[in-house]
Amino acid sequence: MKADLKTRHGGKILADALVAQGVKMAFGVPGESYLPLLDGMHDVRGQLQFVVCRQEGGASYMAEAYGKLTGEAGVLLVTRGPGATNGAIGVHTGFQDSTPMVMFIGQVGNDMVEREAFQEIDYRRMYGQMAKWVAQIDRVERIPEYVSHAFHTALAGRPGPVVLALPEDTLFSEAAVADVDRAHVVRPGVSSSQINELKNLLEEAKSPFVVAGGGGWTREASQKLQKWAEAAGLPVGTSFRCQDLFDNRSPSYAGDVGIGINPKLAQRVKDADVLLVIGARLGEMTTSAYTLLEAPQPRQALVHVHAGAEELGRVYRPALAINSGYPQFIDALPAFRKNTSWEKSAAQAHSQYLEWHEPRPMPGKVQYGEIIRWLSDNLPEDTIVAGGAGNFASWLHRHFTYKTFRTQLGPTNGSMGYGYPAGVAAKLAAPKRQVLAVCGDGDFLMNGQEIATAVQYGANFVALVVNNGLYGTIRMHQEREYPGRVFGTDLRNPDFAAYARAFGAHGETVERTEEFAPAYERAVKSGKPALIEVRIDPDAITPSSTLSAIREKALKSKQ
Ligand SMILES: Cc1ncc(C[n+]2csc(CCOP(=O)(O)OP(=O)(O)O)c2C)c(N)n1
Ligand SMILES: [Mg+2]
Repeated sequence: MKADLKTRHGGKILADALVAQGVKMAFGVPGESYLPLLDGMHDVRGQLQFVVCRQEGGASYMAEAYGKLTGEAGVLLVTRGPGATNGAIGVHTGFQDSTPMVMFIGQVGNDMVEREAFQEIDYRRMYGQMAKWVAQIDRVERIPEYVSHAFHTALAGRPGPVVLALPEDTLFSEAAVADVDRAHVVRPGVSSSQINELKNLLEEAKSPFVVAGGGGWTREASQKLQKWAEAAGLPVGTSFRCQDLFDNRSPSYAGDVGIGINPKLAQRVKDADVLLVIGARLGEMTTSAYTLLEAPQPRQALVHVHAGAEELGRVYRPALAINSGYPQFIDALPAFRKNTSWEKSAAQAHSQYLEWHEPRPMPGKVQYGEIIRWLSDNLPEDTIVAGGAGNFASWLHRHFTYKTFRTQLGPTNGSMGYGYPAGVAAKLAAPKRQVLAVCGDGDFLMNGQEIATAVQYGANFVALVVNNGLYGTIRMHQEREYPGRVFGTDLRNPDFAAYARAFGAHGETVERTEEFAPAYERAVKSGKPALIEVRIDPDAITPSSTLSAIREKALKSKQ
């Protein structure tokens, strides 16, 4: 034992290790399985805030949203079996979204491991496929080493979640060990020969198209990409739920290459001769179920730039594969003089985007598209907009104009219940910025209990609950596949505004379009977390079609 090191219990060593990593905020639900960690956090409470949530599902989404927003690892603390299982959804989301996260789980002591002791699960097996790395810290003196390894892994290459299990004996034991300095962020760079190859490909290109997406970007890199693309006249799209990587007002912006894609944009991607994809994995949602590019050999000359080497050639064999961090790649991009034929195509793409972006009239007294447009036009440019999963999000994707970096928080794994807790985390992480959460009625109630967390910590932001009385997405698919055979998709909902008020939040109900703006102003002025229920006509199932039209079409095609 070194004389100059103080003896600390495992919980204190771990809490100090988190502070050494620069962690300022952790989310979780306490458990008796990790009391020493709570005790250690008591000593550093001025440096590291513990946001205590009401369900680990909400906490794990908050940790994920924090990681997505800040680029730093989101930290999640949960107890054994029940906490670990509840908390899984944010880990799955973080993995698919390439978000840095570190999850700590209490674990039974090594004296009783493998007996199926109380709430015992082997987390290595449970989280094996969901996390970048799963480990258990069996020796107290190795806590700083494991924590350093965990943060390096979560932040490196393609970022993602790491899970560390904490046996009770590790936490209660004592040791005299040194803290470890903050982890480096490790991202590969690009070689000059690769840049030359890219240059040659682009110089020959008649109809190039750029897609930006994925996790691991910086504000500077996204701004530089915009300047570069505008200077060259290149059209740029963003991948599914990464619409904030490129200023949507730019003349180079062509729209989002995501779910419910503008058909004209889909055609443009298909027709591109060179496709430069930076950061997007080219997953099912971004490729319109692997149809925009043919797998495994795309017709377009694909230049795929990804920070995770294993993503290159995973589905598509690229013409040029570049394993690089995005800031590193963008700094190395060769300057192109304006190509007028590219610029013409970018201008056409942008005007097709603007046309698509315009709200269409929908059935009912609430024009939800107009409401999203009003929010887009009236909220400060840096407002963070968190959204969940369900058809209600399509209006947000289509009619909101994302103007600056990290203003969109959405689950690319289409996981319901994300928007509300993501809103809480965003407001706590960036208290000076306005935050808006857009939720569905089904989606919201998956984590509506986190209003209590918002109230407890003063996370004063506005959440919309878009109420159609349906698990609408599933109803839409049902009517298309099995028209008229509705089953299991109706919802009988509470009075959402009263629900919010019961928690001490502000509640509003909107039944006509014109009621929205004053309700929003009152919500912001209330000085509390606020919820606005927006009642829409259930027939208005997407921004451009109705349930009844989908049913009729399906019935006709089956005749
Ligand atoms: C956690 C989770 N459970 C189930 C689903 C399947 N699912 C996708 S959308 C949806 C319905 C969403 O309903 P709602 O939030 O009311 O939005 P709407 O589609 O009605 O606008 C369901 C059940 C999912 N994506 N995530
Ligand atoms: Mg609904």
